[in-house]
Amino acid sequence: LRIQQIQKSYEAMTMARPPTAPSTAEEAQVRDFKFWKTQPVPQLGKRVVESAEKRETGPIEPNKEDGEIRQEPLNLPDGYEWYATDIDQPEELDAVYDLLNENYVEDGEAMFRFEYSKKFLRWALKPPGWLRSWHLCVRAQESKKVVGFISATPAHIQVHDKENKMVEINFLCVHKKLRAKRLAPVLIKEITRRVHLTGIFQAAFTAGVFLPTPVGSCRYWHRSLNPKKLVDVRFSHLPASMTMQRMIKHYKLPTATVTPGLRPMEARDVPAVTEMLNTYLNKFVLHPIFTEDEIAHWLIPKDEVVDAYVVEDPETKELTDLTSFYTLSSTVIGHPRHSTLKAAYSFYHVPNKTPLLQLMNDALTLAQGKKFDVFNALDLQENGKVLKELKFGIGDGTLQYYLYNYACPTIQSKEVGLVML
Ligand code: MYA
Repeated sequence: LRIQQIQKSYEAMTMARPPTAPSTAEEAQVRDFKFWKTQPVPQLGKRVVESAEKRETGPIEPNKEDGEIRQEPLNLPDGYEWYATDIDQPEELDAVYDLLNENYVEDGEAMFRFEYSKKFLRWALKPPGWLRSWHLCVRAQESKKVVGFISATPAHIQVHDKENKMVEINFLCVHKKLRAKRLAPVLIKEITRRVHLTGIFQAAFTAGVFLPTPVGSCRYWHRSLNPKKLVDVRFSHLPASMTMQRMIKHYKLPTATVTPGLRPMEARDVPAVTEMLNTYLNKFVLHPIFTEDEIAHWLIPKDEVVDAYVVEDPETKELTDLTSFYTLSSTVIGHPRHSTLKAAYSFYHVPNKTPLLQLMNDALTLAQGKKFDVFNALDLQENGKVLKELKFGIGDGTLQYYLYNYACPTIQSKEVGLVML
């Protein structure tokens, strides 16, 4: 979660990631992966297919028959119970929020921790087709305190030329006091069982850690919007060769967007945006396929959760382009003056008529207007072509992409079209 401006250049930034499991392929070589080696994932060093000639893409193990799926939940240690939470109940949402707010992903030096807002969690956990049984908590039996969580949400994901019904797994979290007790594998196996019961046998997920075996790896890039605060909270450094005044000038953005016809997306835009985004995403090797309901859910703007803008041709009134970002703050741990870092994360863009550079610069301009401190983006889709010019600095964190029970040739970051929250 952290960027540092290193060396002399304010464009070389690093971003650390939590050390809960190996973070690099090298570290992973010496790990046993007691759990992961039992799972239907490409095992390390044995990625099934690497060559273009052998483009085998598909499940590692066949779908399970009804009788093969365990009907009862997995056993938990004494004193703990499973609970499918009802996040429409404020106090139940509070319990998941509190767990994540205090125990979710931190940077390696414990300076920043993701703070997914309650509104964001409701959005992220309830896309069309969501199931309560996939909002899975481990609770202490007596106190009912939530000490573990994992979620699944349905998605159609295309990998190479195959479309697959999958789930996206997210928000795996174990309370700090219960770490390293092998609770994570139990949460993963129980959500797998619950997903299997609905006839889905594949999943996609991302993590900062290196596990067997990523299908692709993306790098984080960071664009300072509020350089003074970023330096204050040590998200970035002021290089010796630079004054704060110069740094502020360097990152200065226009006060207004430049693309004619750029306006916030509305409900009436859903059919055109669905068509436009699905067509564009088809260029990539790994990407979601959205229904109109899903586009309405994921992209109609929600204050402090997601912002999306379309470009409407002033003459024809046709929609030509899309740009979007979501809001994910981080807690600044133990800082005397600042308690949160407000970050915008690049979401989906469609640069049809408007060049991506201009679309993203407008997104940065809008994010600055909304008082974000930093704009983060992965080098996926076509982002890699414009990040440097837009004054993003590269992070040192890698976000690994994984598929569960699916093998395919490795995918480069610029071939990734899937953005996960
Ligand atoms: S990524 C975000 C993950 N969350 C955090 O980083 C929050 C802070 N950390 C924690 O809460 C804990 O450290 C966690 C591990 C819960 C991460 N993904 O219980 P343990 C393996 C998968 O003793 P703990 C996200 O949400 C580790 O290699 N596995 O460890 C996507 C070891 O296995 P092995 C991970 O530290 C999640 C085992 O867990 C991860 O107390 C996708 C140790 O367990 C990780 N991020 O708890 C989940 N980190 O022995 C998979 C560690 O083999 C979904 N481990 O080395 C798979 C698809 C399921 C659905 C399928 C449907 C068909």
